[in-house]
Amino acid sequence: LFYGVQTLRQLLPHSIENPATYARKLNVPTGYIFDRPRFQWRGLMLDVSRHFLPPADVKRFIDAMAFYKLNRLHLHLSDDQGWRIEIKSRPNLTAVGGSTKVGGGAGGFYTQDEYRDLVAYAAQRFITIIPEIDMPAHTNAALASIPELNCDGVAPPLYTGIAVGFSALCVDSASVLPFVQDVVREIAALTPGDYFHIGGDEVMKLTHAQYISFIESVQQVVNANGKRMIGWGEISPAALTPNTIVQNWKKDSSFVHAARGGKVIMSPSAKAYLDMKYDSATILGLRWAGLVEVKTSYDWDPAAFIPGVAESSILGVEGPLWSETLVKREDYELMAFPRLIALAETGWSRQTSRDWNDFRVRLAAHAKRMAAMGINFYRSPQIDWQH
Ligand code: IFG
Repeated sequence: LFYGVQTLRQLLPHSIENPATYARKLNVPTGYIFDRPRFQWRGLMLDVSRHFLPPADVKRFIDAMAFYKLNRLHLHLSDDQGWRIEIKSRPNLTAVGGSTKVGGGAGGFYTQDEYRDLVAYAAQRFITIIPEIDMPAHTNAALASIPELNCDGVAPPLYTGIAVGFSALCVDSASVLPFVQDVVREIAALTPGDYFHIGGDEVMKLTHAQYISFIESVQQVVNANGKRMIGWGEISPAALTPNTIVQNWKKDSSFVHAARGGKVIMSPSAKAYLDMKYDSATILGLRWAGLVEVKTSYDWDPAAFIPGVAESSILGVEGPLWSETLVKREDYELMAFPRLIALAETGWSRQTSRDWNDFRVRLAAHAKRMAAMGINFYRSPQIDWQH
């Protein structure tokens, strides 16, 4: 019914999105619509660590996601530059680790009550929140907050740059597993959703053996807290349980996980990374995975992307929005829209019903909707936007 209402909204004139028109009498064309999603996982990831988004801004993203029938919001809550979720047993994680951001200045974090409120707001719109605590790398904020997580017992300074891979928990230290247990326990207790994302990406300071052993230990902690573990593609070689999920973002061995019956979320950087520049003139964003225009993020088949990862192994698609270069909500929105709409259709519609020339015409009508909803978006030259 909720998705039926969203379809009805899309059949009504865009002006209904303006609260001032709520009292108007409107007519809608009648007909029969038979519709259901191809994939169960249709998501957005917000990086609130590099730069922080206050709860009100996250709620605006949730509103837009609901309109486009997206149902998974992955919050990247920790990284080198910021720890963004209150952990009552480890107050320094936010007191120190949440105090700054990329480029310096005040950071921010969600209190546990604010996080609960976001979870409830999302659930009312049939969106499940997935918390991510990235480890064992991307951990400078935690290392700067808790000295005993460092092998030499000395906390490094807070980091406000944008390099990756330089940090790692001292996985052989007796202090690390209790830390992981405290963090997973507290966040899992706040999260009714079935999933807990542990990151696992870009680990350069540990041996392969240390890495695999750590991932397998964390998997036990996450499962002991009643959650399914998700990790970026690098976790694939570990002894993952079948209900663990791998999130593909670059060339990885996720086919190994698929072969043992595991599931994969498709976020290939060349198609789904929403922080990639649209073209060489885009000010915001990065371009290490290439330039990603709207057509690029639409014109692909998740089930035909990785040899050995077939439709039956794919939960769906998710667009990661990394925020090294994004400061305020409008920056995040400019990079997310309209490519998130392209990903929403990629996750919802059958491949046989998808066609770029058809999509680009339908998308043109959404300029007025996004404007009415107050969403900043990129006016791609690939679209003849309706004015
Ligand atoms: N890779 C890093 C992110 C971010 C991204 C920017 C993953 C899984 C590059 N890890 O993507 O932290 O820095 O495009």
